[in-house]
Amino acid sequence: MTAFENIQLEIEQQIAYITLNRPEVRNALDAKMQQELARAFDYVENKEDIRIVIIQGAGGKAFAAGADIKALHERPTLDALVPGMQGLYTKIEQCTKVTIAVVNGYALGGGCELAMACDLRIATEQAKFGLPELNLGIIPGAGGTQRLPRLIGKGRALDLILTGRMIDGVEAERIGLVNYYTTAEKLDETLASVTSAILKKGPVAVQLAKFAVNRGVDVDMQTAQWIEKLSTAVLFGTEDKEEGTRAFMEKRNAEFMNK
Ligand code: CO8
Repeated sequence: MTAFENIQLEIEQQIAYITLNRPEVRNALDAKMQQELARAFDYVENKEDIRIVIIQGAGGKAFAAGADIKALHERPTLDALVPGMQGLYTKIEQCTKVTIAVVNGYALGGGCELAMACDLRIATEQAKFGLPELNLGIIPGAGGTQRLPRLIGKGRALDLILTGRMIDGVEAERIGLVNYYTTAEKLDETLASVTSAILKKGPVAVQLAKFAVNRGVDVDMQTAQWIEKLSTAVLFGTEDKEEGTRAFMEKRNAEFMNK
C-alpha cells in the first residue's frame, strides 16, 4: 500500500481507521482526497481480517466541510457526468465491511453525504450536519438527494436541502440521521460498545445483513425478500451458523470462524 497525503489509514486489530486530513480547510474533499479514499477502500476491501471501517475527520472542527469549493468553481458541465463523488460514495456504501462515520464537527454537503453513505453514524455535541449546496447554486450531488430521504423521510429531507439549515447531533439523532449521539468524552466508549457488539457477530451474517438491507431497500418487496431468502440460504451452509446455533444450545458464547 502506498502512502497517503490527504487521508490517514491505520489498522488496529479488526478495525481500519480512515482519517480525513486537511484540517486547514475543514477536511474539504478535493480530488486527491477522493482518489485516496477510493484506494483506501480498495485496500481494506481485500483485507479479510478487517471487519469495520471507521471514518473520522482530523483537527477537531470538522468531519468534512464538503467538496472543495475552489475546485468545484472550476468544474465544467460534463464533469458532473463522471462517477466522481457519487461513484465514490456508492463504492463506500457497497463495501463489504461495516462502515461507521464518527462526526465530531461539521459534516456539510459532500461531508454529510459521505457520512450518509456509511452504515452507521455517531455524532458528538460538536457535530453540525447540513446540506448547504443550494447556497452555491448546486444540489447535493453525491447521493444526498437520494440517501437523505431514504434515511429521514421525504419531508424532512426537503426541509434540510431547501433551507440548507444546519442541525446539531441531538436533532440529527431525533430525526434518524445519526444512530448515536454522545459527548466527546464518551465517544471512545460509545464506539467501543458499537464495534465490540458487531465484532461478536458471525462475520458472514454481518456482511449479508448489510447486503440484504442495502440491496433490498431499492427494489420491490418480492425481489427484496428473495435477496433475504438467498442470503439466508448461504448462511445456512456456513460454519458460523453451525457454531452460533450450537453455542446457544450449549449455553456458551459463540466463537465464529469466518467460514
Ligand atoms: N471547500 C474549500 N475550502 C473550504 C471548505 C470547502 N468546502 N470549507 C471550508 N473551507 C476553507 C475556508 O475557505 C477557509 O480557508 P482560508 O483559511 O484559506 O480562508 C478554511 O477552510 C476555514 O474555513 P472557515 O474560516 O470558514 O472556518 P469556520 O470554522 O469559521 O467555518 C464552515 C467552517 C462552517 C465549515 C465554513 O467553512 C463553511 O461554510 N464551509 C463551506 C461548507 C459548504 O458549503 N459545503 C458544501 C460544499 S459543496 C458540496 O459538498 C457538493 C457535494 C456534491 C458535489 C457533486 C459534484 C458532481
